[in-house]
Amino acid sequence: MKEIMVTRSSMPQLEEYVEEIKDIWDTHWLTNMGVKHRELERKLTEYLDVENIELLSNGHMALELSIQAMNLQGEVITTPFTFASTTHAIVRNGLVPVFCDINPIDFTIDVTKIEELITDKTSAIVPVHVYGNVCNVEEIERISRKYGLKVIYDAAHTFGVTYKGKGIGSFGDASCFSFHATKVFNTIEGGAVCYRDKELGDKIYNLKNFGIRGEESVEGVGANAKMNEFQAAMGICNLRHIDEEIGKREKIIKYYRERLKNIEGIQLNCVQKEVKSNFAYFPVLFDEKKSGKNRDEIFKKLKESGIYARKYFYPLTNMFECYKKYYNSMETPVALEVSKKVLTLPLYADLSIGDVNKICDIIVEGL
Ligand code: T4K
Repeated sequence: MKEIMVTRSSMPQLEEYVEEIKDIWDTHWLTNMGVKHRELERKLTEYLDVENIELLSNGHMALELSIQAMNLQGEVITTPFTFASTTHAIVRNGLVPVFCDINPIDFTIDVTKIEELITDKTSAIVPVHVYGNVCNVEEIERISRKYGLKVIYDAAHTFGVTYKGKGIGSFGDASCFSFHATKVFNTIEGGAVCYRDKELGDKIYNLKNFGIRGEESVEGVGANAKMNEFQAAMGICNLRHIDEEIGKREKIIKYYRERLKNIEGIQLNCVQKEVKSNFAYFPVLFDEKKSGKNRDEIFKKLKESGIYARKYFYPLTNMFECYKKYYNSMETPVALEVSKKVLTLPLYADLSIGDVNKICDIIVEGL
């Protein structure tokens, strides 16, 4: 049986990658901010329409080190409807996550519920542009200014997204992207932080490279979270094809929408105004009361046909073994409900329309 996974990494032609890495065999320069690293950094600053960028080994380190670089204390407001990384990055910095609910339309942080969670211990907000849907950046900006809070966006899903014509990475104090194999744009593993303040960039650089500033100069305590030359070379190749990649995803989503629209009990991902989307994910919510079938049954039915949709993001992070004794997921009821209803359907540039039809047939027949 042919298997269809939730996604499939985009890769350049093998020849293109081999051509790109050839000069590494001349220089023997494999890592530590080499030529490829610097070239990708330059190209991404332009493509993402941001002022400053720091490349990292993965999206998680982008989050963890950005938070660390800000020297935060106390509590951080965030959402539980996300990948493990977001919450872990806060906790691994010795901070306490305070979970805010999400809104039921685009599944990002419910900005009407942030202020009631702010205490004298709150130091930052870590909102997530989940599925590539953009948070209410204007309201978050207003709240953060009013209370003097830092804002670090988890922008893992929003590569290339713009809001009102501006690169999404230019909002907040920092925005953290993931270039993991499963993302719209990948560097195999990889990530980046886009940031406002150059001093913050310096701190993140120190944290990613042991604090080393020269052969005999170590400025601070740092880790190792560098992107290597092979990762950067993959990024350089993939960036050449990114618009085509996003265009193909757009067509697939258009087709999904056509097949699944106006069906009682099915809620499709929203389309946001003034947002240029990257079509990163295609989440669909199944309302059992209206459709007669629940998400888990659809998930199972697809699986029996070799189709591996995923329950991104179930369970909520506040339900994880390591966190559940400190939190009650009923306090984020919308997130809880969405996590029980959602399935992210297979989506990648080369997914065929035939396969989309097969997936939709099973979903529609299963209802
Ligand atoms: N914040 C958010 C909101 C995130 O979603 C993520 C990552 C992060 C932060 C942290 O960024 P990174 O540190 O990862 O850069 C996957 C990804 O590993 C993870 O990057 C991603 N979010 C998350 C949503 O999805 P899994 O555990 O579901 O991946 P896995 O291995 O089950 O792969 C899913 C499917 O992708 C496979 O069935 C087939 C395909 N695949 C996978 C790999 C590894 C490929 O085609 N090629 C591959 O190399 O987490």
